Amino acid sequence: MSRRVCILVLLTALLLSACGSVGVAPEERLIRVGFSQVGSESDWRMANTASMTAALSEENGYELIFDNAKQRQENQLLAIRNFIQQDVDYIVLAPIAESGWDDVLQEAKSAGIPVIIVDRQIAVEDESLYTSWVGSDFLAEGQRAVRWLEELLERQGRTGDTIRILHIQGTDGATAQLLRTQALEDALKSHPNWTVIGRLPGEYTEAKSYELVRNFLQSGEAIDVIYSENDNMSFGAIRALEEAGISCGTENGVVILSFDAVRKALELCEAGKISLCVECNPLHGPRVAALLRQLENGETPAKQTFVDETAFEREQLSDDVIRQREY
Ligand code: GYE
Repeated sequence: MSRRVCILVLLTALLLSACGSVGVAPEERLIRVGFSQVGSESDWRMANTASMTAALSEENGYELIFDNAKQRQENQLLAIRNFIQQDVDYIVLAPIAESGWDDVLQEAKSAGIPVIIVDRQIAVEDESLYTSWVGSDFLAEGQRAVRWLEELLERQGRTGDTIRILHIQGTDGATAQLLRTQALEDALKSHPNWTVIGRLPGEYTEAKSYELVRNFLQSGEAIDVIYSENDNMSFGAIRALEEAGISCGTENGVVILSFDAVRKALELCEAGKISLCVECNPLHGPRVAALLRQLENGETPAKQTFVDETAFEREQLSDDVIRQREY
């Protein structure tokens, strides 16, 4: 081929590909994502929903089909089957519990729809049933709380005292429940003087925790520490304690260890009512969007991504820190 002919061929090819994109340019087509959310049980969850809907907006190139499962796994199964029927491009699942996903995710796989898991994890026989997971290291969160308690008791010269712990648990079988519980259980083995005086199934809600703690207090049993697996359950517990005339606080009151570190919890920490706020970051929207972009580009995202987190006690907090808090 002569040089001129070659250039001509090239120009024609360029022109043709330009014409091809006049119709629907790939970047103009909205990416259809079905998102099955657990519910709206906590401040953490609301912040998570807000982050997801902001990141997967139309402006950002997505058509988001959002489903709130109202804390019921059967609603999540229904939602996923609906997404499959609507032939979405991707499914994002924030699973309520770890088990029970094999069949429905097999259906998604057979339909050729990639699934991203966010927040809690899933336990499936076949790991190829999901593409990628992003969320928190819930065991590390629990260990952060336990270590802080050990150090506090040491400072207070109470390492030999009996420590009565009331444990308020999150939704049964959720990774955040299983691993935060595991951290406490592990610590009990090495601290024979720590004793759990009650395990209450608070379901991650303020209302449930309030009711359970109020009933528990009827027993008249003294409490040294409350290990509460999320902030909203801490709010319920504090309300029940205060109504019963019991104060909360690190030096002379019930020591409250709480998970999430949402703004209201930080305020209560600054006010001395929550002793430790272990951070759990709900802002997964941009992280999920980044995973979707990788998939769109034909890349293989990491199977697991853990988010960096910290913990707060009163000394680190100020009105400014709290004001700047994103959730
Ligand atoms: O701690 C709680 C929410 O799974 C990390 O679920 C999440 C937990 C969070 O309802 O507030």
